[in-house]
Amino acid sequence: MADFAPQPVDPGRVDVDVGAGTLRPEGPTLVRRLSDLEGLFRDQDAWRRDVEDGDRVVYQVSSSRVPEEPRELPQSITTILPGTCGGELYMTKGHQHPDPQGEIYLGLAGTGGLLLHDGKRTEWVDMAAGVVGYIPPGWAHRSVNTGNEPYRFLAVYPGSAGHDYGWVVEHGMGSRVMRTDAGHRLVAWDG
Ligand code: PAN
Ligand code: ZN
Repeated sequence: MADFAPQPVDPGRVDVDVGAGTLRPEGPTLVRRLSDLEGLFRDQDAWRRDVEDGDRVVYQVSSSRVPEEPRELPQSITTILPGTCGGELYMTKGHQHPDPQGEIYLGLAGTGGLLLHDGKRTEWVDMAAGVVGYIPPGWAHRSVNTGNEPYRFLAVYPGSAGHDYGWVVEHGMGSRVMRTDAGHRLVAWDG
């Protein structure tokens, strides 16, 4: 694998391959399988069964070459595959930025949602191609695929924001997003 050690990036063009879900010049790609989402789905028995039964890929994050360094603006494309675990829609792990800073998501393909939680309030933004979801500083965020096709979005975030996954484990996200006959439904975190 190529070495993507942080280094200054010259001004320039980044090509977005909407069909492939990649950015060029290309940086690292991260693949998250069900086994990487331990403790995050409510139905832990279903999660264990699904991990043993093929451990499917849930999402992938393809980054550009812009480093996660102060004052930089890294970009990445996340692709969440369609699916459920114990009735809960496939989703990202979700995180808080330890250095509270805003972030934008631009929907590229498919349908999904942006779940936001600040420890008290919970918000939901329906996402589709052409929609910008805004994440204000201090709001933990998780993305969910609500459709039957891959849901894909571009994220742009401050390079010094950091990613705290423990916050979501400790505080939850306020709601869970379940598959229904009509589409999806938000339910209470412990409901
Ligand atoms: C996004 C997320 C990406 C994957 O680029 O990192 O969608 O989600 P998790 O990081 O929660 O696994 C972002 O919000 N960056 O800050
Ligand atoms: Zn983020």
